[in-house]
Amino acid sequence: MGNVKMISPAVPNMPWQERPEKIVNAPVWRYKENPIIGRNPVEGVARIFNSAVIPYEGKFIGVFRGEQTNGIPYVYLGRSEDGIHWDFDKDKVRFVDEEGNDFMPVYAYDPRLVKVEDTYYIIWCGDFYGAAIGMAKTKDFKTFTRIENPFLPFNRNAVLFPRKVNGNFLMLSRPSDSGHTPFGDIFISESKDLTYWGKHRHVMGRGNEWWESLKIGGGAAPIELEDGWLLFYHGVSGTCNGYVYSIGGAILDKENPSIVKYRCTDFLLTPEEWYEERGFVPNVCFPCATIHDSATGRIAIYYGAADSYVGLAFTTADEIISYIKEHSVTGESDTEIGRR
Ligand code: BMA
Repeated sequence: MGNVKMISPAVPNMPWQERPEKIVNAPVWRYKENPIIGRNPVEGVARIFNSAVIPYEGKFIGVFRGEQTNGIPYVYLGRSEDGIHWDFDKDKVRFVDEEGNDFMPVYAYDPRLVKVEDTYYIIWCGDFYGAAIGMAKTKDFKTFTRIENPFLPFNRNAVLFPRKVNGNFLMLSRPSDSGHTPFGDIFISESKDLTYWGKHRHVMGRGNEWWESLKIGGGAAPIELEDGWLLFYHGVSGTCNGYVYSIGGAILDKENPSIVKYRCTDFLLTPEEWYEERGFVPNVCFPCATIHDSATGRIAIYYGAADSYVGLAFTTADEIISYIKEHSVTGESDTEIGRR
């Protein structure tokens, strides 16, 4: 274990590759055999990308954004022994209401998967009179029960914290419009019961740097550290040739995560490989989950690539925390409370 301690279970069988010797400008390195999920992975599904995974019963399980051959995105369940090779259910996840009756969203995309106490929560973007956040819970990955939509439209990129803070569930989100939103900051909201949300706070504004100057959005569930929360998020720039999605990193205050303690002015990963630069939507690296091992400090980042594939990248808690701190610039727009 390194110096930076992650407050989470040990996951000794997590996927891992050592840092290659010859890389520059990279606190994060890609899995050599990327992408880990290619095109047409399931009958009726053309592409899987922007997906979230979690350790489960000694193996791994995940909720995957499957773009069906009719063009409608939906959530598919996948299982894996090693976190790299995945078997997908042929049928999409069936959501039910509290009475057990079918309650399917019109569509569902960019799912996140977060365990809080003994329950797993799936959070996605769906249709509620426009783009909005949908949510469901499961304990066994057999029954998926919808819970109230947390926020009014329009909103995307909702990410739950993996534990309550000061007795409340916490969720990041990114209010938006219903189209290809050309703006957006990350906010945080609190709830005692996952039904009523409030105490909304601004967390981070889009950055000054070109790579995140248009909009930002939460990515993977924050990783708890001894003295903060490590957040991987996406930052978007609007070039003359369209949007470019890169991965950024920040450290939020442990007791009040609306306070940004450090924010990396440099991207951690930006589209460079063929599977990131070429695809249904070129130039997209979109993080949705990590698997991390507190015993070794290893972190695996799962990200959607070019709206076509799933990629895997690695770092360590020591390396990423030092990199973020060494390259940190926070600004006035980074937090409503807790200005430096
Ligand atoms: C965003 C979301 C993501 C997608 C990205 C790039 O608005 O829809 O699912 O990866 O655009 O197309």
